[in-house]
Amino acid sequence: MLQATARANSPIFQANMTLKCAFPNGNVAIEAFGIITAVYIDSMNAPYCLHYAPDNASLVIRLALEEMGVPYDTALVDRRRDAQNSATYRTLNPNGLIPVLETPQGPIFETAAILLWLADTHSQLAPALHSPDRAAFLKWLFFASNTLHADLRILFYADKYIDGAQAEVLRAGIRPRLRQHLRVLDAEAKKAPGWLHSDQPSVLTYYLACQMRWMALYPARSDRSWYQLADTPHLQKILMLLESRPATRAAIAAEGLGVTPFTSPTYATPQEGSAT
Ligand SMILES: N[C@@H](CCC(=O)N[C@@H](CS)C(=O)NCC(=O)O)C(=O)O
Repeated sequence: MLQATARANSPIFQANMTLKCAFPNGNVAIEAFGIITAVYIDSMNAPYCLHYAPDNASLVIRLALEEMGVPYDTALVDRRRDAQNSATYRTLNPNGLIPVLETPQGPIFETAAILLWLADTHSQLAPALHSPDRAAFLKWLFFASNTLHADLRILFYADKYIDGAQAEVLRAGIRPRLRQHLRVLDAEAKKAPGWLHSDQPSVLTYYLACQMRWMALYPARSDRSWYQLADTPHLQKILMLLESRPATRAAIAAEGLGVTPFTSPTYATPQEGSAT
């Protein structure tokens, strides 16, 4: 067996991004040009690896990383093959959910946990620990995660929560809750705190923008008329700002999100992987 050391950004890895990040740093065996080779993966140049599927919750993390200007690698989680439930992926997230961000401190799952960790680690896109805005930011970040996102999951994956025949009934019950969540968030946005403002992005504004995108699009074969962006004008202004950011353009290119991914979204047409 050959021994080699390769940097994460070397051509051999550029040729197979999925393989590169499917393993943590260390010795792995790869097949290249028909030869099984032992390689030491050294990803010092990109300290993070984002396990993603197009237009999944990993999009929020991609946007935050792009906005922070932090280098990262990506590993596609192939949802068509249910890769999020593979034994390998479950070593990163035993819950089988996307995203996972591999970091020097180990893999992190849960979107809000990753966002908070990145914001604190890089001192960007959120009020700092001793800022007078910190408490308010935290309570709304947690609301976005454990209430809004949790309710959205019920809308998107109703048949994981109830017998399939009852799924539409459950969806009908959850929509008024989602509308109420949007109302309170819009009222907060009207006060224009720095972390929910139409002049500057934050990890929370990217998180909300993605969730609002998904409300407009999913589930594809279910009523979506209940969601109207114009009902939340203060959030709408924030979404418009985010669409003008280079970070959003980078995510559009990477995941095939269309030109107005937040204010007038269309279904993703990714070059690689499935958006479902
Ligand atoms: N609470 C999780 C939710 C993540 C989540 O719902 N991920 C979806 C993709 S957007 C997923 O992995 N779905 C696959 C499944 O439920 O089997 C988080 O905040 O990260």
